[in-house]
Amino acid sequence: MKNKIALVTGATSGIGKACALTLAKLGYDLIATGRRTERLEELKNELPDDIRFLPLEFDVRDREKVASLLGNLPADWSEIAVLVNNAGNAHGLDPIQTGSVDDWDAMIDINVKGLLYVSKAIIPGMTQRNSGHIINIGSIAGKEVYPNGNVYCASKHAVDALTNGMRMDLNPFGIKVMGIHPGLVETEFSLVRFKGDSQRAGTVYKGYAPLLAQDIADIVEFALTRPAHVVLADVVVLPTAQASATVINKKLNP
Ligand code: NDP
Ligand code: 8X3
Repeated sequence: MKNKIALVTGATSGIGKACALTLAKLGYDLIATGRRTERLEELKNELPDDIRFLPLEFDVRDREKVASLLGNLPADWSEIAVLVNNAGNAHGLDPIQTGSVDDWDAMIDINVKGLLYVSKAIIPGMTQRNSGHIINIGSIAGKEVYPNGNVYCASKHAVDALTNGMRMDLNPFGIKVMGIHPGLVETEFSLVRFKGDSQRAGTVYKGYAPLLAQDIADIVEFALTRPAHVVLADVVVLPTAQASATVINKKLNP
């Protein structure tokens, strides 16, 4: 993958960070994004010396900043071969009748509109070159709905729909579009969902072996190393202890 460029959004933790490290290991030059600049600096120290690295700090909700930063990349960073649309989170886990409008705004603005803003900036280069690979990180919450998941599930159903729509619209250009839809992955996800309540977040992953961020990065690696004529269109991946969004065997200890 020497001299090919990959862009990963939300590379400061969890799935995005694991994907960034895996892409760098594969030899991609890396553009990594997130809001926490110190985490982007730390990431730099974990990368192999022989790849180029461009950290970009922005909030995916900031439409103008996304357009100006990604629309005006330095010439030697402009030809993005792989886009991993990963940035996102759940905010809250409340019934629809008492949910917070601020949480709803965050999930729709980050998970859906942020993904669109980033894609809007990157896709024209891919269509011009008739090549590219877009990997959207959806969720089991984009395939099923669970109690109190309402708006997060809606945002991930939107990611699923956008992934399928992108694959159709970009089909004439030979661009691969993939959706990965994980079940429970132990990252900072629940810490964010429960607004820093680490005790509550910890209980989500107790009593069974959840997926690890690297499990998702391994799927990205497999997808990217398929021959040109093969696209993994849609992958749902669950911990063995999980049968659906709501069926989790917490007695199946690791
Ligand atoms: P983490 O909380 O560990 O990582 C989330 C990443 O998204 C961080 O790098 C964060 O960076 C970035 N991010 C969040 N909000 C913004 C924003 N407004 N602007 C820019 N970047 C942002 O969670 P995960 O790694 O688990 O989540 C990654 C993706 O995987 C999400 O889309 C999530 O919905 C999805 N997913 C997670 C599952 C899980 O069980 N963990 C299961 C299925 C899907 P920073 O804070 O520095 O901006
Ligand atoms: C994250 C997995 O089940 O918490 O998307 O929605 S879940």
